[in-house]
This record gives sequence, C-alpha cells and structure tokens, in this order.
Amino acid sequence: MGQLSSTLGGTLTAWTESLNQLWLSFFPRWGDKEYKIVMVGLDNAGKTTILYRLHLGEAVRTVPTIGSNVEQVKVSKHITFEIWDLAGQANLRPSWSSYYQATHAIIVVADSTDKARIGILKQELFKQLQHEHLSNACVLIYANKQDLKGAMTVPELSEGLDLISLKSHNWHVQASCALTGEGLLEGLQWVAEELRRKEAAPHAQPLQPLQPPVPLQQPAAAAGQQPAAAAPQ
Ligand SMILES: Nc1nc2c(ncn2[C@@H]2O[C@H](COP(=O)(O)OP(=O)(O)O)[C@@H](O)[C@H]2O)c(=O)[nH]1
Ligand SMILES: [Mg+2]
Repeated sequence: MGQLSSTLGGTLTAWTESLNQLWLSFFPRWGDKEYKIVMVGLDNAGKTTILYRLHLGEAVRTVPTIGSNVEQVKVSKHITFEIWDLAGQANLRPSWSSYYQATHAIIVVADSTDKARIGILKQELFKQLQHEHLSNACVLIYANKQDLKGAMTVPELSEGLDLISLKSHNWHVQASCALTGEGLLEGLQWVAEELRRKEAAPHAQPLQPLQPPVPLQQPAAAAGQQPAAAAPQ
C-alpha cells in the first residue's frame, strides 16, 4: 500500500510538472518580458557578427546576409530581446520597413572606419525613423569596429550622423567591437533601461523639438477705433 501510494504520488507529481511545462509554453512566466528589436545598418558594418556574439557568446564567420537572421538574447533574469538582423545591401534596404511592426527599439550598426559612407548611413537613419511603427522606438547606435586603426570616435561618429538634430527619438551611441564583444551588453542595458523607463510612464511622449516662438497676435482694435493704417510697402 505504502509502495502503491508513493508510486501514485510520483506519477501525480510528474503529471503536474508536465501540465506546468505545457502551461508555461503557452503563457510566459509572471513578470517575464520579451521585446522586439530590429538591427539595421549598411552592409559589412558587423550586424550579423554582433547578433551571434550576443546569442552564442563567440565571434562567428559571417557571409553577407540575404533577408534576415533572428535570435533571442536574454539580458537579465526576466528580460529577453528578440533581435532581428536585417541585410544592409542597398537593394535590400527597402525591405527593412516590413519588419518594423511592434518594434520596441532599433539598433543601428555603424562601421566606424567607413567614413566614405557615413552620409549614406545618416540619410538612412533619418529616413527609417520617419516610419510610423518606429515612432516610439528608442535608438541604440553601435560605433562598431573600435579595434581598428582610424575608427571614428563616438563624438566623431555622432557628428557624422548629425545626431544633435535627432530630437524625435531617444538615442545613445555605444562604442563596440563585435569580435571581442566589448560594449555590446552595455548597449543593450541602455535599451533595457529606456524600455523600463517608458513602461513606468506609459503615456509619456518623446521629446519634441523646440518650435520657434510664435509671433504675438496684434491686439484686436478697440471698439470704435480704426485699425492702424498699414505701413507703406
Ligand atoms: N575588426 C573588426 N571586424 C569586425 C567587427 N565586427 C564585424 N567585423 C567584421 O566585418 C565583416 C562584416 O561583418 P558582418 O557581421 O557580416 O557585417 P553585416 O553585413 O553588417 O552583417 C566580417 O569580416 C566581420 O568579421 C569588429 O568590431 N571589428
Ligand atoms: Mg549580415
């Protein structure tokens, strides 16, 4: 009898556990959060290397991406980022916007040695941020390939991208080296902190650029008085 009840107890426990697993596969654990991030940038900037360095913890040999790669990266006990790495060749850039729906953050990867194409990256950055699905996304820019001689520093890259005029989104530039992983997690931590801050104030709007002061209205002419004659042209 004792043996029967312990066998029955064991079966019941195993059954409850598998039911629990099934439940968790449908519904994430209480408090767990998953966010979608899209990663763009010109070809050869290091996007795919960054994705797999974050996902696997090692530098992989890459081939030019056609389409996209997607992987999950756990940044803390309860926060997972689903990161989409999109192909950066000029003819594939128009497809980026088809990935933007429900995006929480956008990562822009810059090859910091590619001074010749910094203007093209700037144009792409400002163009992409006009997309309605990115209106609430925060922007992390990796100043990648910092290990290479002649790499632009963070202030130089920020100037090249004219970030001082980017007022519609919160942004941050992080120096990185995808081969060693330096700076990658620090960048994601900034994103996690931004998302936490936004959730704490869900109705907060992103900062709007300052408008030029509106000229004061002329006071309406007092009753019975003629308006002042217009100045001669
Ligand atoms: N030296 C150096 N090379 C890098 C770095 N990140 C990527 N690479 C190299 O740059 C090349 C293009 O990388 P890849 O990830 O395919 O670029 P993608 O086109 O943006 O996906 C590869 O040869 C990478 O090994 C980095 O931080 N430093
Ligand atoms: Mg790639």
